[in-house]
Amino acid sequence: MPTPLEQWVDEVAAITRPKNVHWCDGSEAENERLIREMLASGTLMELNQQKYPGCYLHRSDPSDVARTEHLTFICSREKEETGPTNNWMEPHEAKQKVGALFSGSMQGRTMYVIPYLMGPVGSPFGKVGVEITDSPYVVVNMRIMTRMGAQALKQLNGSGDFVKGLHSLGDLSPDRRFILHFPEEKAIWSIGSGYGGNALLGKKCFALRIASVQAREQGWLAEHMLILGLESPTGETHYVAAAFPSACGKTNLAMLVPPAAEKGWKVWTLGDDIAWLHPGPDGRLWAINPEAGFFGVAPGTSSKTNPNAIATVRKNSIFTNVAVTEDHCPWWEGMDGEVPERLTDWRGKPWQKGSAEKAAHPNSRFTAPAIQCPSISPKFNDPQGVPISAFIFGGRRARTAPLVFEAFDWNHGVFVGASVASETTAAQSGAVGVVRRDPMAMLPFCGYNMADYWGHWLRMAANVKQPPKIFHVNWFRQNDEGKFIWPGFGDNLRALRWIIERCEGKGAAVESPIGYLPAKGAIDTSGLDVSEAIMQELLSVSKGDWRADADSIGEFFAKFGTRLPGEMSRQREALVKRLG
Ligand code: GTP
Ligand code: SPV
Ligand code: MN
Repeated sequence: MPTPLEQWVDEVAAITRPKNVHWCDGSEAENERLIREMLASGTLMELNQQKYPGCYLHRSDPSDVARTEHLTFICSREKEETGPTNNWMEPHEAKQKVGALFSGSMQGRTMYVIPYLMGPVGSPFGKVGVEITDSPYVVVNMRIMTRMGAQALKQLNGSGDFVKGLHSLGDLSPDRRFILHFPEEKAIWSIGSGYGGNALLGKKCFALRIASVQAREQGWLAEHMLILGLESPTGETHYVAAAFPSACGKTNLAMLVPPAAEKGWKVWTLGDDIAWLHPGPDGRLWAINPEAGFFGVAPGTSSKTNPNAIATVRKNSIFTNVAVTEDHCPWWEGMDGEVPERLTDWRGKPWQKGSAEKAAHPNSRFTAPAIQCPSISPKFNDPQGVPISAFIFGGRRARTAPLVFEAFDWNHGVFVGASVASETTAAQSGAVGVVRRDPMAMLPFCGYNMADYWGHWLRMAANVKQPPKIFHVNWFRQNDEGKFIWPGFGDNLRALRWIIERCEGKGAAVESPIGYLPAKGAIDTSGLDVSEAIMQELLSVSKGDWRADADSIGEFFAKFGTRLPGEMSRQREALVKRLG
């Protein structure tokens, strides 16, 4: 009797008609062979092996450089299940339409079967996925991003309990690109893209869109959150999880190195993008990072902003759409040192210093094993995960949102999360810098109706006796010249410290219409080059701006009609009232 997995692989092969089928075991030898083949075909280029051992460059198709949200669909039977913030396609229609594109799509190519585990080995919260793909680049990335191969098959143990992810490069045309999710069958179909979240199906497609549906069914949370541990000089560690939209600072915060003035503090990294959170028997929420690697934004990463990331990517890493120096090292805007006179840009074209074009694509990224990160937490592989003291929401807001504030309670915190807004970035195709609502940083990643998702968050409090306190931060406040007024990066520790103090029942705060703000002097500014006036501005709340924000939240909520939990309307009305 074939196993459910073998049966599915046969079915897919019959449709896609590959030249041959390869079952990935995740071994070193297999990885080396794939890399050799990709070097020969030009899919990968070798980087300087003295300075970057085991590192390679990939240039994706220039029309395939970011997630394409307008080509991403949730295919629930009922349209209302997906809600107003998701694209919907009826499942039968989707299978007809996109099935036709899969027909023969792997002809002349090898079909790879990638069993992978999301979560630490042996974790009761881990889940198995299998991705079928015709992209060897996807295979080597999945090997870094997940626990791939034999360990996943062992956990699967011949059962049919896995998320089916079918991926083909197709012809890479955006006209024939679709990223489909079938929440009722826990399946994913992706065709026409070889890039990031569109193609590495364990990440956004499974660990967020499908897992958010599983989480609702099973009483837990699947979130677009980093996880970090903050150790105090006395050796106590608090864990926090933070949700910021794409390219808004999760990787940087997760790997934070405290400034020199903040002696004795230490950040431990557990995850930089996704958290799966379960209520524990002790009444707290426990988080695991389902991923095993980082798919991080390259531009802006330097030994000043994120030294731990720089150290992490020095070996065994894949760089996608970065520029290269004359001695074959990866390069991007914001990197250390002088801008080189000459580079090869992300498209492979010669580039000269002073050129108006960026040398690296703004969404160029590195794929690197998490265990190479110098600040990786000793609990990274802990099957139980870590208990969360605080949730932090945030986004890029040039104005309105202060540096940090605390929600009054759980329900207010859910409202704060639901009303997150942020300026768009290069992480998704389309205009950059446009403010949009991005609830819980999950706008592109929630696999069902967002109104029901807020309802699920509200209900979670019943299963968690000691829920995390909820905060909101904004590292991106600007002055009239468009310059950031907060130094950010390592200095974000100062806001983290206040957050932890609040969790411990300490930390001075003042009540404001939007929540508790740090009292004057409650944020440690020792050794910080920020004037008192700027600090005041950073912590200021303009009633006019917030009234406008409350209106815009109201317009956003109205899209959900009667499905919006009443508590969300009540929270908004209470905010309006407090603003006077
Ligand atoms: P995804 O991987 O897309 O989910 O992104 P992310 O949230 O992990 O974002 P990341 O940490 O990679 O940061 C994205 C960009 O924001 C990078 O260019 C960073 O240099 C920049 N950035 C991160 N933190 C800060 C900060 O505190 N201040 C400022 N000004 N920029 C920051
Ligand atoms: C994001 O866009 O939030 C990412 C990168 O983390 S991708 O995997 O491409 O979605
Ligand atoms: Mn992300």
